[in-house]
Amino acid sequence: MDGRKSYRRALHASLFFAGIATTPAHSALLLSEVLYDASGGDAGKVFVELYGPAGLDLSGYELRGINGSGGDTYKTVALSGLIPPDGVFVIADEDSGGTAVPGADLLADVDLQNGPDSLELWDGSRVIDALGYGDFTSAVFAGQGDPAPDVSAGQSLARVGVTGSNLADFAVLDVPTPGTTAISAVPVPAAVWLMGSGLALLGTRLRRHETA
Ligand SMILES: [Ca+2]
Ligand SMILES: [Ca+2]
Ligand SMILES: [Ca+2]
Repeated sequence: MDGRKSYRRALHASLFFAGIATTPAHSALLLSEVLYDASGGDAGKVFVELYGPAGLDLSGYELRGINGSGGDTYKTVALSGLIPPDGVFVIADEDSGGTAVPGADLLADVDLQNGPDSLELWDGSRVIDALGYGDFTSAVFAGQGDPAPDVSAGQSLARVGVTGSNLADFAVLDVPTPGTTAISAVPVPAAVWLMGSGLALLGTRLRRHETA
């Protein structure tokens, strides 16, 4: 190989790796919040929120509820629609053609079991994100890393990180936030996440857990 060719190869390689390095860390579609148990009846009040690239067509994507008791799929929800410009897409539980969830982008039956169970996000051929919640001591876990806790009725699990562990990545919200998210398309310091609306509460909660 002459010098010019090897220079070109080195240049191509460096551009290739530069391309990978500058890809937004959270460019993939993610589960960003789940409310699986509303106070009282769940019909029309529970939701699943996704976060992803604006304009992404969700046709072919689906949610699957995985039963902690036995590990079978107990619910499949076919998705449709486009991720809006702000990246946040809300799938609201449908009740008699409507929903009580504000900011709904899609109405569907997303009343998930109250745990220990898992929720998977599929792109048609594979699982691209998953959240398991509850005590899986004697149940089948289909989430990532360690499970998020079971929450009280009315509380949601909201993503605050992308480490690959549900326990670390999801915080408990007393006031669910369908339509807004604490994560961003560009990596930002944790302190900036906490500046979002309603997230002062979250900071309090996290500090409480640290000292507990
Ligand atoms: Ca439920
Ligand atoms: Ca309930
Ligand atoms: Ca939210």
